[in-house]
Amino acid sequence: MRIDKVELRRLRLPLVRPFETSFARVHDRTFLLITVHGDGLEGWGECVAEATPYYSAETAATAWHVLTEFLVPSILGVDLTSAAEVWGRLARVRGHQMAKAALEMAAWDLEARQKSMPLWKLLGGDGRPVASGVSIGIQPSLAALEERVDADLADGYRRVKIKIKPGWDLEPARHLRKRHPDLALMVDANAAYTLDAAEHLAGLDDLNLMMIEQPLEYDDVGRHAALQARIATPVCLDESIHSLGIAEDAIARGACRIINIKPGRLGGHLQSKLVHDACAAAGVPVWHGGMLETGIGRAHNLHLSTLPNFTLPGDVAASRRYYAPDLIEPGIEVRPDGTIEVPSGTGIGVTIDTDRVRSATEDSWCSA
Ligand code: OSB
Ligand code: MG
Repeated sequence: MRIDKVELRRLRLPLVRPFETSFARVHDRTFLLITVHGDGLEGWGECVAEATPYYSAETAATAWHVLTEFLVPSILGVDLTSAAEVWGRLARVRGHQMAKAALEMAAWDLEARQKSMPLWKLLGGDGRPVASGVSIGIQPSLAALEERVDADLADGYRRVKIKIKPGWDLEPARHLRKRHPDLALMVDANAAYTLDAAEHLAGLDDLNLMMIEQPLEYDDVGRHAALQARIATPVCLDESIHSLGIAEDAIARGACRIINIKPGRLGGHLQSKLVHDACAAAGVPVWHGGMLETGIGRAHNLHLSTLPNFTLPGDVAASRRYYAPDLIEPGIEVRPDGTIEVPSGTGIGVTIDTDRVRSATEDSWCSA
């Protein structure tokens, strides 16, 4: 495999509805699309870095810089035996996982297309339908939260995650648990608490939550271990898990009982597979997180989600919860049983609407 041309685009799309986390409220999404060309075929990847450095240190602008100046030049025209070699070629650059992931994932799509196989097969998955949940942002009222949950349950979703922050935590969780005694329910704090809140967070313990996601600082594994020792609700790490080594440390130190895998945060499909395998060996279940992706990133996520240790429902929901229209046609849909079918066909298996890509593009770059 040889990549002889790379195109980069920066796009902005309005969200179907605003999305609020403990760190920001957003109305639209800025992201990069990357296209790799080789042997007359294309592979596509989506860079999940946001316009702002709040979820992670990376932004769409840092990813653009690192991709154009360092990452793309290090793989252009190089003979590769497979996409699994891309990560190693990029290793000289420290960090910048989201920038690396976009390029690496595009290379996996290209390799799968060259081999005329669906991406899930190349990744070692089984292509089974993926159990999907929803991530519901912070709402202005309990009534608004109820309305959102009811709409998502009516669409078929079988697992609900709500975003929490100090002042919006125990009350919405208790409220939902009372209305839905058997719902698979979880909360995500996006690093909004300190260890001082341990006793307060233990107030969630009698709600039978699946997990609490990333309660403490993004880079603090040690205090998550201290917190997990003091609360019964399983801790799941998201922001903290940006490498295989950190995942292994977090598990060994008892900092979490579940791990959220996002290929953008880990540097691509290969690193995600390695973390998936390490979790499986340690008996730690994983699920696939989401970053408000368009159908292109969403399709990558679905293929990866069919590896065997993805045993918990993911945040990979239907296109129409995010963008109307999406960049792919048809969009990704959830079925009445709450599962999503993996797109069939070669590579990521979706059809990209190039007119929509063009009209949402704010800037573009080509390697030559
Ligand atoms: O913490 O999982 C998160 C979105 C953007 C950044 C971080 C997160 C999220 C979500 C939404 O929870 C997941 C999705 O629906 O794509
Ligand atoms: Mg999260």
